[in-house]
Amino acid sequence: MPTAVVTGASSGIGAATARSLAAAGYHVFCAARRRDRVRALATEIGGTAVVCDVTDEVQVAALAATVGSSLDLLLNNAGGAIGTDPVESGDVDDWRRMYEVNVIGTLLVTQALLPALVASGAGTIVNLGSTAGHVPYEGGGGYVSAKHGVAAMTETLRLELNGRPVRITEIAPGMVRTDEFALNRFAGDESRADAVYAGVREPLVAEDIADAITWVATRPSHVNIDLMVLKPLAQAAAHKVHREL
Ligand code: 8X3
Repeated sequence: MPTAVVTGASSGIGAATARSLAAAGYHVFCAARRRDRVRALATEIGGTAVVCDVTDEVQVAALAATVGSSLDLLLNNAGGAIGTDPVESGDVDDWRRMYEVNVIGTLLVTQALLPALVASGAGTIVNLGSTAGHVPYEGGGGYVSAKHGVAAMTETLRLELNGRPVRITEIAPGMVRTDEFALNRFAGDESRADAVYAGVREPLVAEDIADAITWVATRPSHVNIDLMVLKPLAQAAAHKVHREL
């Protein structure tokens, strides 16, 4: 049975992808900070729950120890946005936190699991980027910078892995309506979170991204999908969103 690690598995795209991969035949190590949630998910899909904060080196080392010597797929999904301050007045702690979870977290987990991915003989890394990692927008500064970091790390690692049996993909979603992404960005303010999707007929949902990731992972191992950008039909570009208000 192929094996997969999904970080940030407790909700949203992570949880949906863990379910999708399990349905595709993977044994999924569901990693996230919230113990009850990863336990419930792992029980539901017959996987393994691992309580792990991706920014904590000790917990990441424990994740790698749980996974063991061989791993087929790593989804670096843990991440997120905090705030919409302009660069001029952005909160430095928010920027640090975004860099820490999106970039350093991805780095730590990748470093810890790379030996097992190589050992599998046909490893796959999928990094959750964003359209924000390719096209800046006002008020997105800290998140835009962090996701540009994820995109750059993905490209760099692909160059460095050349000749070894590990492929690497960036998935770059635009507007995806999940339970927590916008709520986390706006510190739990539901009206501001809802406004992100106001009038948008069908934002993407977590299952749309999970479907794409599962497709990437199940291509023949010589096929490397470098980058996949996914946006809802209503979003022609980062700034160009059709709203029916
Ligand atoms: C999510 C897309 O536009 O909120 O990564 O930055 S956006």
